Amino acid sequence: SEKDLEQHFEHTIEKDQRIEPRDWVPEGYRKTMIRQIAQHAHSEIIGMQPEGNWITRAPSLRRKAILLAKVQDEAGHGLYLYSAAETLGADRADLTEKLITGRQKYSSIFNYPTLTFADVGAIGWLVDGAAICNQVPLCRSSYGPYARAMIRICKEESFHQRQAYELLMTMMKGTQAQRDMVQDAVNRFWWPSLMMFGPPDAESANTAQSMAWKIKRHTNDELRQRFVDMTVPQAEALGVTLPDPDLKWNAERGHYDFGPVDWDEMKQVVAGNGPCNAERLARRRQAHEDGAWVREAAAAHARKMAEAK
Ligand code: FAQ
Repeated sequence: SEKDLEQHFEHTIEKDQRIEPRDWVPEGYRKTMIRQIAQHAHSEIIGMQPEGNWITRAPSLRRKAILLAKVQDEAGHGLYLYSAAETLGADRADLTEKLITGRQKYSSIFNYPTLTFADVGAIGWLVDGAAICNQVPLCRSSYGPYARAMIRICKEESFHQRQAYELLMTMMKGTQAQRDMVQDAVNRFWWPSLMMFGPPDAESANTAQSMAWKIKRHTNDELRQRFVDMTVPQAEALGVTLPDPDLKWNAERGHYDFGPVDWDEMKQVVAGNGPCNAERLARRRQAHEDGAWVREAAAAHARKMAEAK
């Protein structure tokens, strides 16, 4: 009966075991899981654009090879995550349609422009750094296919973060102009990186339920604080300043205090009014249209193979 199924679900969550595709789940669980996985997948796919912008202009063959590998990894993460969403009954074509018509979200961070090559470093260091901070606990998320996807994704994100830190370190050892470029990139990406963790807990509509279902293991504010604590010493080692006059070690709390995030800016970007929202979606829409013949050919091939059987 429905009651037994519900009890089985509750027990699985309680015992910290994984929910698998064949298990019964409450409709709310399915909906929020598809929502989070789809947004995450869309972010990986749209997230190829800002850095992809620099592939043809990378300063050396080595930097180009690394950047190509990183951007390809993001494509892989996106496809992997769409597959995870499919195990919950979502349809990939439908999710893509929702993305390109603006009915599903993707991370605010990818709506900022990449003005110099130092931005490739700032994104890998700060954006992948924030992603790792947010995603490592998701390796213990209650939905099995999502949790397992996170393990591989986090390993690749770690490589992304390391290559970026090395890139920035190299630039910091270069000319004054290169150091200025790094500082400028960090100034522009610091605050948007803090917004990646979502709205403050008091305004987070989904956190309480997602924590109860063990989809999320920490709140948005907890992870944001963890990211700040982790990043400040890295900035010191690099020799850059973070653009926050209120950033200060608080011995009593055992954490860094930091200034207020501009939540109005975040709301604007999430609502579609960030500096690059229109450009990112237009590009994605165009790529989808350009790929129509591939989808048609694949479908025709599958049909022929089925008929031959
Ligand atoms: N941007 O109630 P909450 C990457 C939405 S990393 C846009 O707190 P929740 C790697 C939120 O969806 C980036 N929207 O929501 C990479 C919700 O909207 P809804 C992707 C945001 O789910 C690196 C509403 O606001 N990572 O791609 C944002 O409990 C470099 C209320 O928020 C993930 O997706 C935002 N920043 O917590 C790729 C990680 N924040 O659906 C390329 C998995 C919140 O109710 C290059 N996701 N919203 O209409 C999560 O951990 C969670 O979904 C949160 C949000 C923490 C993002």
